[in-house]
Amino acid sequence: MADLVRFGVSMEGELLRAFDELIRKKGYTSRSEALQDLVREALHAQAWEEGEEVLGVIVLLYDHRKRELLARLTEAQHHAHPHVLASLHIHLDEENCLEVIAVRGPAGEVRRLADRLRAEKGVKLGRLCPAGTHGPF
Ligand code: NI
Repeated sequence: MADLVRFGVSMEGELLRAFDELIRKKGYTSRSEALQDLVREALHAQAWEEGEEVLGVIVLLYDHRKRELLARLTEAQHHAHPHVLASLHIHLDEENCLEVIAVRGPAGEVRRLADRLRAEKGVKLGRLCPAGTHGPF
């Protein structure tokens, strides 16, 4: 584990009660654990906003019977600037495929790839899930 540094935190009583309630609901065992996760969340959100190197997952649901769709989706992934780390293809039923694509790259490029895939005809659902940054946190 990385070095732990203790520091004092002052907080309004009402805010602290709400924080403790949140900690209880989320199942954290300590305020320190919860606080560290909140700080990580904020750092990751900032990295996405500032276009830094990020990690993400693109989830697509599409009809594989649409003409040329599979080829176009594959083409887009091969030519995308963000590095496509891996993809998982699931044949859901007769018509639907679920594809999960792990990507890494500058936030703007990752968003552009997700937008391009989502915009293909036959894609019924396309979602970009930020998975964090490439940072050391
Ligand atoms: Ni399939």
